[in-house]
Amino acid sequence: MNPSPPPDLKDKTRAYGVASGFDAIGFARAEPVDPRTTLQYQTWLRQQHHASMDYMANKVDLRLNPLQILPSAKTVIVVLVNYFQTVQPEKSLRSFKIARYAHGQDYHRLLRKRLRAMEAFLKNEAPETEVWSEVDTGPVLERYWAEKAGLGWIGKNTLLINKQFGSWTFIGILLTSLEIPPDPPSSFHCGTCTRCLEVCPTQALLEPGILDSRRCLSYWTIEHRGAFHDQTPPDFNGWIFGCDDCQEVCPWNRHAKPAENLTSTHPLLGYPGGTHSIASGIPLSHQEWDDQTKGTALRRCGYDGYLRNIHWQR
Ligand code: B12
Ligand code: SF4
Repeated sequence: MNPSPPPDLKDKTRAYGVASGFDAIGFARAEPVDPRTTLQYQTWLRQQHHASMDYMANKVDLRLNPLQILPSAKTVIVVLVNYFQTVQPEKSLRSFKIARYAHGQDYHRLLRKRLRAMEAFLKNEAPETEVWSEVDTGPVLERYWAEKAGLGWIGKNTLLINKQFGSWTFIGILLTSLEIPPDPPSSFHCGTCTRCLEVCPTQALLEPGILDSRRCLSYWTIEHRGAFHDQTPPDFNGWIFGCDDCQEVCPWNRHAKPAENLTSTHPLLGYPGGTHSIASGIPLSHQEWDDQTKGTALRRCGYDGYLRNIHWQR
């Protein structure tokens, strides 16, 4: 049985979320993903657009239906954290480029901690409630739910674009058995602009909203495992971890405001392009790499991946 929530729970949850470090919070009804999106996702997989990311082809039933994750779910709560920094990665770190999202403390831990606190808050408000939350790694179409919850639209670069923060946001998801009135979904505001498609150095954006990971530099530098023996990745265009080209050109990112809810200092910026910076042209020793990447998302590609990416620069 689902508990009936206190009448002002939506306002209280939003206020709690803002106070605990989320920049935006939206609510959507928990239900299976719509048929159009289901078809788009299945097509994306069938066309091998997930490259070697096998986890994208696993748990598809769950990804297309949050009720398979939490059968009692009534509401999807979506949270955003703005991570924009005014420092230009290219200028501060000179030789090699590292995507903006990876400059600070690993966002997975940060958001997870805040979501756990929100779970506790909901349980305190309505003790019978069931909750489940995740950031990035769960079988959830996060941008779809963010759009449904009115936090922005899926842009032509496939990222969630929020009118206030642009696309420089992390997304987190919380499912709850509480029935909280949904927000109206967002509408599409890319208009006729196609800058992201044009700037992509590898033409990974095949059509508006469709990304082929087999071409995307973010995939090659972060997600691809092992050496590049039998594959030939595209030119990395100076990127050694991730790629932001399709975001830097987006007009909705022009007025992005610096992040206020990231408590970490930015470890990478402590190494301003010197010979011992991770972004310098000189490979770091394993120990140096370990010191400089501690607590950041940069560890995802591992030391071997980092060396591999540096050596792939032309
Ligand atoms: C797999 C993955 C990747 C892959 C594949 C990216 C992709 N576009 O799918 C790779 C490794 C390439 C990647 C790269 C990046 N990622 Co990533 N990634 C994910 C992950 C784990 C799953 C995404 C997914 O479901 N892809 C499958 C596709 C089919 O899903 P989709 O794009 O949402 O599909 C919709 C659209 O394509 C649309 N659609 C399909 N056909 C059509 C046709 C038309 C005409 C239209 C309009 C729409 C449309 O419908 C689909 C269903 O909703 C999510 C976290 C999560 N659990 O959701 C993070 C996530 C998307 N990544 C994130 C980030 C930050 C990045 C990078 C910016 C990192 C970087 N700087 O290098 C890049 C951006 C590259 C890019 N342009 O997408 C953030 C995005 C935040 C935001 N504001 O949008 C997420 C949400 C993680 C997080 N929790 O914050 N990522
Ligand atoms: S992240 Fe870079 S390579 Fe990937 S789609 Fe965007 S511009 Fe293209």
